[in-house]
Amino acid sequence: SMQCLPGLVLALSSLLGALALLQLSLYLRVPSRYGKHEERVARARGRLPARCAWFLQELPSFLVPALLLALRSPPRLEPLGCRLLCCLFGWHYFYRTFIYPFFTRGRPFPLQLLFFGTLFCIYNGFLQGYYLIYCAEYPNDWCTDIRFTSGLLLFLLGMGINIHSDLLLRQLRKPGEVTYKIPQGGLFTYVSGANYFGEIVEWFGFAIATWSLPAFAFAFFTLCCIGPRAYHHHRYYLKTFTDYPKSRKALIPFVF
Ligand code: NDX
Repeated sequence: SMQCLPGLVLALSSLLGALALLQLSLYLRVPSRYGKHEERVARARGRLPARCAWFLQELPSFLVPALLLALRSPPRLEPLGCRLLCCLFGWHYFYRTFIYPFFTRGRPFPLQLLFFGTLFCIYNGFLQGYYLIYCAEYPNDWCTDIRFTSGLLLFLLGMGINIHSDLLLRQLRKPGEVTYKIPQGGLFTYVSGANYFGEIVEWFGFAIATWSLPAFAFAFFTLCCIGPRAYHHHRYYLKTFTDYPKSRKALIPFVF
């Protein structure tokens, strides 16, 4: 049966951190080319309906940890803290894989990014799952540790904001519509990237609750990936809508 290799966890987490920095340097200047930032030229290349693309791309994040769990003998998560922590990751990706894609009204997604996105989800699903299922050890009273409770709270808060904001975005369009409008309500009252803000809070909560290197690396990756994207969305809105609310920030309410 599989063993925990601490060196492997360290290497994969470091590479994830390095990828995060690479993304930050790429995407501070130009946004990643999907959704409202896809160029006209790129649109001629291969694309897949948003529904299939998001389903396929996110599926490994759910499937890989599930497989790792099934392969473990005995197939149990010990102790309680760890069991709960793996469920948090699983919950999020259950939503992102089996619920989000079926309701999206997004435009077709570029095949090339789909390919890299899928690779990323395999990589990260393996790293988070492998660590939690084969390596993590928590004391029996981890559930009452301040790191676990505060992290769990942040995770739930972030997930709530993320799901609610995704819902608000979806309701901006009728089925079949592909135009962009000014998002209203919820945290969009304060920031252009409300869904991204939720997602970032969520993964930092997860990192605090698991108190683990892989989870902090993933939270940092998320920040570097969708943080700049929130900024580019904000600029796009300011450029496109003259009546865009002036007090709205890009990512962090009242701050930035
Ligand atoms: N998927 C995470 N990097 C990403 C796919 C792209 O889950 O090569 C990371 C994820 C991947 C990325 C993923 C990893 C890095 C990759 C990148 C591609 C290149 C990059 C692989 C895997 C790469 C290196 C160099 C390191 C190899 O038509 P539309 O689609 O614009 O419609 C949108 C609609 N909408 C509006 N409708 C009407 N009016 C408006 N004003 C609207 N504004 C938006 O709402 C969509 O249907 C929907 C949401 O749009 P948007 O743009 O706000 O969100 P989106 O970026 O599509 O993300 C959707 C959700 C969101 O909740 C977000 O938090 C979460 O997914 N997410 C997204 C990206 C990454 C991630 C989470 C994470 O890192 N945790």
